Amino acid sequence: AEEGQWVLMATGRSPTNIAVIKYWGKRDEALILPVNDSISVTLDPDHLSATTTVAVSPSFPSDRMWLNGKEISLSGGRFQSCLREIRKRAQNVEDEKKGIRIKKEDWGKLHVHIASYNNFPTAAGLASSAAGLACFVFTLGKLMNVKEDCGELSSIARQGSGSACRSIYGGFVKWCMGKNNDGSDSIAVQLADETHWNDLVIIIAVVSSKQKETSSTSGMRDSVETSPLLQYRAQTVVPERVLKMEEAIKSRNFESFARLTCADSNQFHAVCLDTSPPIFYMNDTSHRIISLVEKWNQSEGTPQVAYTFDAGPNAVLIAPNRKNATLLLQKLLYYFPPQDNDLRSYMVGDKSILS
Ligand code: 2P0
Repeated sequence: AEEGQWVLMATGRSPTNIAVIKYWGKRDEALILPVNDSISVTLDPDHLSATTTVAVSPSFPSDRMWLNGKEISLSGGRFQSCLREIRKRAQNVEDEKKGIRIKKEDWGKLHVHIASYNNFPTAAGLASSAAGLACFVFTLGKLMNVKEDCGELSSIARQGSGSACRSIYGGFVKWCMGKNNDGSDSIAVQLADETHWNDLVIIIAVVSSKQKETSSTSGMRDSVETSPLLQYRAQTVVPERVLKMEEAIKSRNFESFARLTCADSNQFHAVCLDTSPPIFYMNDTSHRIISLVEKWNQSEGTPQVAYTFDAGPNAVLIAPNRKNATLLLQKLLYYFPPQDNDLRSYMVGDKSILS
């Protein structure tokens, strides 16, 4: 900022979230309205999160954004939607110490600078848009003294990236698809907070750090247009599965939680394969991890660990306790020795990171 000009700043941090009932397919591309409900678990912010600082000053001639220190274009419609929706709800702000007074009608004339950092490798193909957009909306809302509740903020974050609406809350979160055409009821709600199921340990096995070939946005568009399985999944399978998953989370029933999580990940990837042309997100290593877990679970007669894969080959593994998490890490290290593989395991939800 130029000398004599003030700058007002706010900083926030949002973790990413992992869907256990997947979002895949939109019924409205512009508003980002999904074809089915989804459920996710928000990770511990110490590991996979975005930290964003937003600044406003009369000396900024335009809106600008930097991601991990590199300037990126803000011309995309989605960032603009979030910025517009938050600006609309901006309130008066007073900072007595700095002698700054911004009237709500003045926010439209002020430009913002946004700097966002991910505390994990962006190139690792781990959902970063969810954390980034949720953090941006939340922090900008703070800076502009927006009074709306989390449901309303989730609906704004949704317009930045669908999965971002679930990162507004910690713990277990459901994104309700809603019925309205204007998106007013397509919001996220918290099912249980982060203390509800403390024993769960989440391990992310980074199979490949290459960027994915098919973006989620274009992949799900192709699936909606061409996959008959997607229609069946959205209308018949997911509604029932969501009810069972809510029950499993409420009662901390790991067996049911694990079976539903694995089945839903597999069906999501089946929809990808049912898309024309087919989309392959998992690779050979992903498939070997699934086999390892399935064999272990079968030999014990009950699930020991759940797996889920998003739009990439990396495995998200959920253990019911530290004992199973340790056994899982031993198996991963045995079958995928680090010197032969690109596979690294991150232990999330705990202080230690294995890499
Ligand atoms: C999910 N994924 O529920 C699913 C599972 C990937 C696989 O949400 O177009 O980046 O920005 O709404 O949110 C990825 O989709 O797509 C995603 P847009 P988004 O987590």
